[in-house]
Amino acid sequence: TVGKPIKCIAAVAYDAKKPLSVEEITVDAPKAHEVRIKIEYTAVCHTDAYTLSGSDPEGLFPCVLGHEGAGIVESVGDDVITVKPGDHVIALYTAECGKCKFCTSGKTNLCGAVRATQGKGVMPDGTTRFHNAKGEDIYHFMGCSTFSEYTVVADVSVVAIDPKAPLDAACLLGCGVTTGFGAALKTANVQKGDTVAVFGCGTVGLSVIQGAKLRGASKIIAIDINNKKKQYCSQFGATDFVNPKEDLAKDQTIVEKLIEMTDGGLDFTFDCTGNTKIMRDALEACHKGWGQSIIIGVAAAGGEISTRPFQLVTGRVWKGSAFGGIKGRSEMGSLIKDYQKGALKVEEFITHRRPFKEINQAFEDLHNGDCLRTVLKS
Ligand code: AHE
Ligand code: ZN
Repeated sequence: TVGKPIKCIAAVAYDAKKPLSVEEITVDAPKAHEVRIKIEYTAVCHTDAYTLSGSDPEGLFPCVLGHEGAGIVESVGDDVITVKPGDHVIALYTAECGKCKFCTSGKTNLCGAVRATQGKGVMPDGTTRFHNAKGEDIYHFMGCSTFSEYTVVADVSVVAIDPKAPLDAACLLGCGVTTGFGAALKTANVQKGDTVAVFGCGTVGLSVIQGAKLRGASKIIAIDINNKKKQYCSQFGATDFVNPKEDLAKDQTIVEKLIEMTDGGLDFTFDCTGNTKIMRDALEACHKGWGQSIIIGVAAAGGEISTRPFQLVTGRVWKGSAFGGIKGRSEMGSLIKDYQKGALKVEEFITHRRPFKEINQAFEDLHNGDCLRTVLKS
């Protein structure tokens, strides 16, 4: 069966650093192994702003950005067996096919099925489902493109969830909350009594904090240069807050401060800033012999990390994770359950709400210190 194209409103990014154009586009019917979703809610993540800024080596224009979105399946192409029209779903920028070398390794949540075409802004068959009124093709983004009333994604890039879970909260599990919570629970596997430091306390950092608290970490040090974050940090479970611009003694570095606060360094540190200098601090604040530092933040194009190899020789470990190490299709259900039983705060991140057409203001909200997430209703 071949569905019909749909005309709907989308926010098109025509060029780096330009505001998004909210306009009518055409969204083609899903082809085989594709799913067309009516996006109900989407939020703006710093990575959307990063790509819009022109810093993303994989950034392509014009495109429909957005990768934190939830909605309802409108139609499916041939051979789609995992979701059906009417299902409530979250779009996944980290697909899970269950069959590739990555998926069957048992070692990673990364999936090889659609990642190559995803990075080129097209569907797995090499074409795009989005076109503007002039008939020009518009690229997809991160396999999701949630900044549109309707989007088309690969069947491996979508997960059905309990329809009782509110979609405005669920959309945040599409990136920020899952990324931080998973980094604490899966990538680091924080244990009771561990000491933890989190650099950068936006949605990702606060979700690391709530994961560490759930595991019973004995000390959770939140680090941010914005004092407005302090109240959020304690709400999500931080035991200490350090503002490196204010709380260091004369000539003291943040690394020295953290080592002093923890009798030699931390069991786990997390970079949620994307700043490569901070990534180094996070590694060097780890305890000798076993401390692990997890990189989550996306660094600017061309950025590189460095430290003295001696830091690793003496037992500190540098690692990273994407989407918190969570396998989107097989593990999202358990995160939704954690949320439903109150073990995972999600709604608490919705500090701002706007209609979809105010999406450009939502990008401005991001840079305003008391915004965690702006959720847009389409
Ligand atoms: N495209 C960039 C890299 C961007 C990046 O690192 N993305 C993160 C997700 S950011 C979510 O807000 C990620 O998980 N990447 C894994 C993946 O497969 O893309 C570049 O440098 O090319
Ligand atoms: Zn994101």
